[in-house]
Amino acid sequence: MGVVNVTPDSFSDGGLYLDPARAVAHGEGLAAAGAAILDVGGESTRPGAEEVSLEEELRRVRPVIAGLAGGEARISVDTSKAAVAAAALDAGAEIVNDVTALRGDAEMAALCAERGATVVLMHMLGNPRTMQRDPVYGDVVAEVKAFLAERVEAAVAAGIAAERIWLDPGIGFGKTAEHNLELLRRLSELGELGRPLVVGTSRKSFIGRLDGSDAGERLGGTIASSVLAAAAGADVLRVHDVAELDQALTVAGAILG
Ligand code: HH2
Repeated sequence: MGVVNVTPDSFSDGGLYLDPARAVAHGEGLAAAGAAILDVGGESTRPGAEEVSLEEELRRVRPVIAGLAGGEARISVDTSKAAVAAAALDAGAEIVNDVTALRGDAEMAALCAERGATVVLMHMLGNPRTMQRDPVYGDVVAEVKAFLAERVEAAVAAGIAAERIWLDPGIGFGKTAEHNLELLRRLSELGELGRPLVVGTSRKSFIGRLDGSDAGERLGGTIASSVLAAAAGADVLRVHDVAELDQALTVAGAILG
């Protein structure tokens, strides 16, 4: 899953693809580099990010999804707003990637059910404004797993088919570096939920915590963590650097058979 951030303020590529034509060209490049899915987002969820209005988010993502739809890659929309998800599905998206796991907008679950969308349910402690203020868990893996199991139940109760539900531990969303490492180390426990797993470590700050690198210098850490996640059962890897990850997965896959 290649990341297409149509935002001025995303933590690693904010402002680069705010212009729709540049965002479409970037998405096409990621698809050509091997992305099977393009995740288009118009609101940053980085720690402390400001909320974006519905009108502005629609203005950002709609033309980019329309421009990318019909290509090789499936389109996912990274949003917590049902109206944005509806417009994205109308424009050709098939997947709704909701970092609030359907808790952010009361209309979201019914919309996804009605439209037959695939949904990504992600774990987050708190919200982007508060999530990095001293997150505390007893057993982070057990708590994330219980949360995701509960969200699957809620989604199914709302009419979303179980086979259309993907799960994500939410690396960096209300977690310390050690929490993120523990989740990655024990990822196979989340696989016991029986749904495809999405993992997004790309350029995230836990990598910088280990070696002092800035967001633009975390490709090695992104590849190491993503390849190990794949080996532990991750089905979808959400990354900014698709070509490099694709090569790493090809080599790792050839070695592991
Ligand atoms: N991470 C980010 C955004 N959306 N969605 C899922 N399912 N999983 C993730 O790990 C995830 C996500 C944050 O990365 P990015 O989009 O590059 O940054 P920003 O939120 O600042 O736009």
